[in-house]
Amino acid sequence: MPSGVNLTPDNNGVSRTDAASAENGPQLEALYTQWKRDPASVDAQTASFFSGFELGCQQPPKRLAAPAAAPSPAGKVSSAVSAGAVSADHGHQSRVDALVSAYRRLGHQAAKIDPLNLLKRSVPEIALEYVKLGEKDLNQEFEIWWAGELTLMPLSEIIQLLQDTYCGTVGIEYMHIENYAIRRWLRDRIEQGRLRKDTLPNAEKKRVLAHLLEGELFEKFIHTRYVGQKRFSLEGGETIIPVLDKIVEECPRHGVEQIVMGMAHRGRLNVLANILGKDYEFIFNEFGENYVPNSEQGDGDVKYHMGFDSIVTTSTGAKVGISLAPNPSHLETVCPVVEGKARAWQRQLNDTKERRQVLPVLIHGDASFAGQGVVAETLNLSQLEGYKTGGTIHLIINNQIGFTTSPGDGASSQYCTSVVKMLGSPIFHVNGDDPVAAVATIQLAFEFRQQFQRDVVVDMYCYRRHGHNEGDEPRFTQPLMYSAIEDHPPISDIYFGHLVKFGDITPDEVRAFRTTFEQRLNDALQKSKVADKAIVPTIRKPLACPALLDPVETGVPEKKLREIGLAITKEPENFELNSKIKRFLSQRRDMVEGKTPVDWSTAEALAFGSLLEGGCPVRLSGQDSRRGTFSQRHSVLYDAKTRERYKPLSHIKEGQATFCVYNSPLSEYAVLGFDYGYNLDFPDMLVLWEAQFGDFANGAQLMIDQYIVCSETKWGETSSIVLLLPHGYHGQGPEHSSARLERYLQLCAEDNIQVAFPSTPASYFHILRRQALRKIKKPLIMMTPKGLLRDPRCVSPLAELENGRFEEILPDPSAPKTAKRVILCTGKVYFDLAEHRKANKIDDTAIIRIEQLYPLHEKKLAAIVAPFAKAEKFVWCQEESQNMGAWTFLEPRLRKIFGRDFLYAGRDASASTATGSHAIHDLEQRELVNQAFSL
Ligand SMILES: Cc1ncc(C[n+]2csc(CCOP(=O)(O)OP(=O)(O)O)c2C)c(N)n1
Ligand SMILES: [Mg+2]
Repeated sequence: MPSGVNLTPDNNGVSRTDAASAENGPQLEALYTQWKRDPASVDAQTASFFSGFELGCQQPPKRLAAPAAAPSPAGKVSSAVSAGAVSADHGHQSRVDALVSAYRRLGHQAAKIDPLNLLKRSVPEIALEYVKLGEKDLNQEFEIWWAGELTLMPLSEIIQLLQDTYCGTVGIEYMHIENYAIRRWLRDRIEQGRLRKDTLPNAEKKRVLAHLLEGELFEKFIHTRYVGQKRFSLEGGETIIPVLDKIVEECPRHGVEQIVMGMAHRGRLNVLANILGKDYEFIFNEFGENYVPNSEQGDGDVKYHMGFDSIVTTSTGAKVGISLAPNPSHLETVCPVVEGKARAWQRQLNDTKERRQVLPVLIHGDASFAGQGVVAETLNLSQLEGYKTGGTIHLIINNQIGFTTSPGDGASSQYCTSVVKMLGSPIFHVNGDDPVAAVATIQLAFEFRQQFQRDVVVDMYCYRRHGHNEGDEPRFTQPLMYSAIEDHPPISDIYFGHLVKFGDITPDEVRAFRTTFEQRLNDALQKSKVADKAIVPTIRKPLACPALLDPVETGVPEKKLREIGLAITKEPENFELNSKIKRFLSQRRDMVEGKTPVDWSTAEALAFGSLLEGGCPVRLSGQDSRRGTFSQRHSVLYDAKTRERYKPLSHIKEGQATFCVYNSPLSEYAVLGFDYGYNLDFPDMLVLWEAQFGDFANGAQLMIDQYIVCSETKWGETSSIVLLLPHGYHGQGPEHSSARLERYLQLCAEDNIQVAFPSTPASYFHILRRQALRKIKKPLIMMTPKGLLRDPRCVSPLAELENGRFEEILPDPSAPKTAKRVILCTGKVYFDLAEHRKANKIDDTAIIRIEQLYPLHEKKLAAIVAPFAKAEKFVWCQEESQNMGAWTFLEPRLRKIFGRDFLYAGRDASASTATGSHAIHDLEQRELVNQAFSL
């Protein structure tokens, strides 16, 4: 990837500072002097940067004979070159340089980007007086570095050029970019007039007009035929249609095979119809009074949330796949999901190096882009090893309003895009009433993405012709804006006028296009009316998937387990291991050799290893997941001297599947969304997301509520993502105790997810393997241990991994049939109960573990409890508070299965999950265990 000179690579070799950034000028000056003295004393990349720089500076100004004196690479290029150049007046030249620089930095603020012309801004720094120049200087010639060349020009022409380039209908923010090579790349292209000159060939101009008309007529058609129905019209922002068309058209030239797209409500139906080619008839059908979605699949969703996949043929006959992700109302939630999907596509197309074949495109609203934190979280993923997707094209339908809220109430920044400045990405603000400029801008944006694998933003200023939806009255709150909108001609009229003026098209051609297109819409409408009558709505039955309780053989022969175990505990050659890691490996080796029982993290490593060995790839992502928050996993080893990395699970055998493990950024919402999206589009990979502590998953609640538990019934999207949620009461206070098991249980219905709280390493091993090997795809929410990771009670003999499978209910073979008391529990509390029973020599109590709470294997539970039918007391014991944990979920079910009440042993109901006092925790824990045996 092109870059400036990287001075300070971090330990992973990732560049953190680009030498040519504005911030490190003095460093660069020093390096430059050093290179001049001794070219071999700097690295090759730096040397080539300086050579290129000098070469560029040797070009004489176009109308000058002699080259300028050697400039300084760290200074602004224009002023650097001008120092000592053959300018009439040094002082004046530097003022011109300052002016040029001000235009590059701030010209966007004077650009004519608002079609309604209501946006009032001023930029004093680009006024002649500001740099102490005046009318008298306009005819004087000055030097200017322009489009990569040194040129001499009268000041009046320079100003005209600057105005046209930086203050036309596209405002460009790029001077914040730290990387010099990127700034320079953009500057050259911008100043070559890429966004200024109308260079579109005639055929393309007509194509733009056709798409504008399609966009416009489609909305008008629905507006008159389905009066008052919500569609979130695109009117005022129709330019997005030719812009998207240009993206698709550009794909073959750039080698892009697949677009993965996400967008909200605004204009979605229009995009579906006019870009993805969804049948008009089908869309009209969805508007029909009798329309019901395929009710066998679930509850469905409103039409402007549905996803769609298509293969589009471009004007050259090439095919481009487009996948529009479905999304809930929750704005911007879809962003990380789309990124995850795109990355999954990239892995499957083997496009994991340059990531140029799969292009994520996200379409945003202005208010949501500014307001929703997940936008920043998603942008932050864009350059990270485990999450990057080679750059996303972001398009903003900036209608300068969010429902009824003005930008001034919706963002503290001038632009809704200011958050993007955290990336080294350009932001183009373009006037939607200039479709040619918008199309030229998207072309440049596309090139940028392909060149630098970075995000790029096109912020299309437009307006919203109607209210938030079509029944909404916008004049209550925005009288001025809407009187301007009322007088404002449609975009196609403005553009058509422009084309006619330059003889590019005739009114007859447009008339013919309109008639044909309207006929097409009418035909589709007629067909949809026929279909509408045929549909008979029925109330659907809840979905059920009884096969979820079918046994799945997940044991692995001991010989194979040993081979895998030995491979992953082998010390890498020429690698200096930390002494504690050596011990860790050696203890693990003892486990796989059967000398000691297997602990939790070894069971996990063997589950992953056996899947990889068998050809199933695995991806694990989460905060500090490589080492493991509790220092239990060590899935990546580091050389103590060099920090070179080694992944034992990637060294099992030749041809094994890929093991991906990533430390995520400190985000739950976006990262879970990303991994969920990844899993959707790569279902054959075992994808796990791990919360640092289970509590933190509530930062991603939206992904859980809106996607994970219901996207199958809403959109038919099946997922097999695994959530690992460390859970358990150890006296660490309210925020490090509970993963909120109750929340997941409350969301269970229609066999939508699986919720488990396994208590043994073997149980964990088998459930992981079951999740990967079983054909049925359902999310798995799993409570995982913290303290038990090193608890000698929580181990399994290797033989339990070899034989058997995941058992939803664990029996108690040690209890006599005459037991007087049956305690049911799940997860960690079992160990406290078993210890108490042993310590107190209690021999009349059975303790039965529910390893999987949903779907509850009622038959198995009943069968396992049956021998103790004569017991007097039946107790449910949990360490969570009474209003939390599994109690409220299980209590009615247990009553139904056993036809009797269960006693409750556990913490009292509480507002907070746990006490902050360790002493009180211990007291409570002892008490609840006592209760279980004494109630
Ligand atoms: C997270 C979230 N909060 C609130 C809403 C309700 N809502 C729906 S559209 C909308 C305005 C969105 O404005 P903008 O992003 O500018 O898109 P526009 O409708 O103008 O295209 C709001 C607040 C929502 N859908 N999602
Ligand atoms: Mg808006």
